[in-house]
Amino acid sequence: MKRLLCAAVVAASTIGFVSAANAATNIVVNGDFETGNLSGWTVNASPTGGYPWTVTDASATYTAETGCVGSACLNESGNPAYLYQDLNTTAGTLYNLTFDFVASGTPNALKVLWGSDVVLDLTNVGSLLNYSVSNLLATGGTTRLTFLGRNDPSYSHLDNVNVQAVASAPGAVPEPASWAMMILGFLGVGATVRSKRRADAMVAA
Ligand SMILES: [Ca+2]
Repeated sequence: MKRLLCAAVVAASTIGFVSAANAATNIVVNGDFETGNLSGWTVNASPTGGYPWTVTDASATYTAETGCVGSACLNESGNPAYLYQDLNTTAGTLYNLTFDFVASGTPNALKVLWGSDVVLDLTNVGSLLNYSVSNLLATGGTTRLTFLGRNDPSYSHLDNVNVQAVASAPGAVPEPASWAMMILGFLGVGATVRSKRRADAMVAA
C-alpha cells in the first residue's frame, strides 16, 4: 500500500513540474463567450452575405454564432464575416488550440487562421465536436486567431476557445523564469524519489 502511495506522489510531482514549467493558462479573453457578448473579440460589421458573428444564448451557455452565406464568407482576404482576437503570445513558443464547434445543414464550413496561416479547414461538419490544433508557433508578441464561417441553410456555433502555451520551439532558449521553475521541478521530483526510497526501506525492514 505504501509503495502504491509513493508511486502516486511521484507521478503527481512529475505532473506538477510539467504544468509549472509551461505555466499553462488560456490566453484567449472571453473564449467561452460567457460575458454574453463579443468582449475581447473583433467582428467585421459588414459581411458580404448573411449575418456577422454574434453571441447567442444556446440553452445553458453562450456561444458565438454565424450564419454567413456563400463561399465569399470564407475568403479571408475579402470582406467576409469573420471573428478574431489578437492574442498576447511569446515569440518562439508553441501553443495548442482547442475549441468546440457545431453546425446544422449543408453547406457549412469553418476556417481557422493562426496569424495568416490556415491551420484548420472544416467542411460540412455536423454534431458538436471538440477540435484541436497542436504546436502552433508564435513568431511575435501578438498572434491573430481568426475564425471564418459559412453556413448557408442555418447557423454554426463556436464555443470554449482555448489557447495554451505548451513548450518553447526547438532551438529556443528558455527564459530565466522558466529555467528556475524547471530546476525547482527537478528538485521536487528528486526529493520525492528519496522519500520513496526511505519509505521502501521502512516497509522492507
Ligand atoms: Ca460558452
